[in-house]
Amino acid sequence: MRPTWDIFCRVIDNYGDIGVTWRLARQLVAEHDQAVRLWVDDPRAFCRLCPQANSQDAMQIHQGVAVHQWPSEWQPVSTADVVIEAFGCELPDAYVDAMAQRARSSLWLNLEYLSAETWVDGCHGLPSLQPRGLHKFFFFPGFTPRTGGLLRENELIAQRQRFQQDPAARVAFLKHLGVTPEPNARLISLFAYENPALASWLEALANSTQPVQLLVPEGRIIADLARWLGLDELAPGDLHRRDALTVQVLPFVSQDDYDRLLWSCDFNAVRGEDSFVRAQWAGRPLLWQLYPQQQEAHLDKLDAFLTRYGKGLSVTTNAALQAQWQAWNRGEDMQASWQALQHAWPELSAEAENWCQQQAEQTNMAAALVQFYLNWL
Ligand code: TRH
Repeated sequence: MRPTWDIFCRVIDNYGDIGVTWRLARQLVAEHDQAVRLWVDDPRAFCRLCPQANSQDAMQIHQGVAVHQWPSEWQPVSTADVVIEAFGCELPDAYVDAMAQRARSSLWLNLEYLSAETWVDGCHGLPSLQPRGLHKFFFFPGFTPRTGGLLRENELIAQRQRFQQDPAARVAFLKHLGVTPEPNARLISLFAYENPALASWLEALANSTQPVQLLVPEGRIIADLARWLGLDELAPGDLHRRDALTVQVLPFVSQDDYDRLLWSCDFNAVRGEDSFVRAQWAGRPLLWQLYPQQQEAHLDKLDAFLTRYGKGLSVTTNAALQAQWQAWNRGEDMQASWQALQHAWPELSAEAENWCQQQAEQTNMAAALVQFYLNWL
């Protein structure tokens, strides 16, 4: 009998919660032959990442994963061998009762948000006592061997490298998105929340000596982009030029196509959690916008990641990178830091690949979860 897994996901806002859980669910099926149900309270968000899905279906199977609508009125179901509560989403009471009555215990895990902070090493895998005599374990993704690692499919890095070594594949993929890469242009993708720093970055890009093509999937940054262009609105397919800068709005694509977009670009601006990790696997320089938290807790997370990532860079390049990421996350002027980074481009590109290879040496998160279960048995 294959071990059974229930993964619970509440879509708070944005796509990170469903992005991480859907990616994890399909990897557990494809690479570990586990039987996985994914419970999601808002199937519309799931449909954006998996366009073949139907938001009206109470249950549907995609890539071997049984995707269930998490009903507001919970109906009793059999409990699973491993239960993942993603990002503290709180399981239905009746499900927890059923876990407490199970003949063989379920392994109950809370999957936490990603952070590079050092305290994560000491908290990963700790149990906490729950009502009804149950235990819940905290599972932290992360960047060191003492954490649960990062989501990465076994063949991902090899697939990405094959794609990047095949210029025709890149052109064909971009064409399918309606993008014609201009010769000598630097291709940049932009996935971001609203950001007052955007206008200054766009100025810097428009004043570049090299042409820049900026590809922007539709989403929260579009209004800021339209404002800078002097437009009321923007829609997928729209293309506008300002000096050296061409801006093109793209439709929101499937998760797999989003990977290919990151692989196709010379530089990727990403946000949140999942796109941030995928941009690291793309092996290209990146710019991260964190999900803003109360009391600016996200700025500690930013510092913690920069401390790790900056170790592979020279002092001057590290200073330029820190200045750029801080400006982007604090809504400050980006022009000076973007200019400074231009001198460091070869070093920055080499380090992006280095960092990717270093991180890829760690056990990936799906494999770490399966191992955690086997150790627990
Ligand atoms: O959407 P996000 O901002 O999600 C955030 C973060 O996870 C944050 O930590 C969390 O607290 C908050 O949600 C609630 O960014 P993230 O994590 O990068 O998720 C975006 C997902 O969308 C990711 O799986 C990639 C995917 N995506 C596509 O599939 N197609 C696209 O065209 C784009 C732009 C993204």
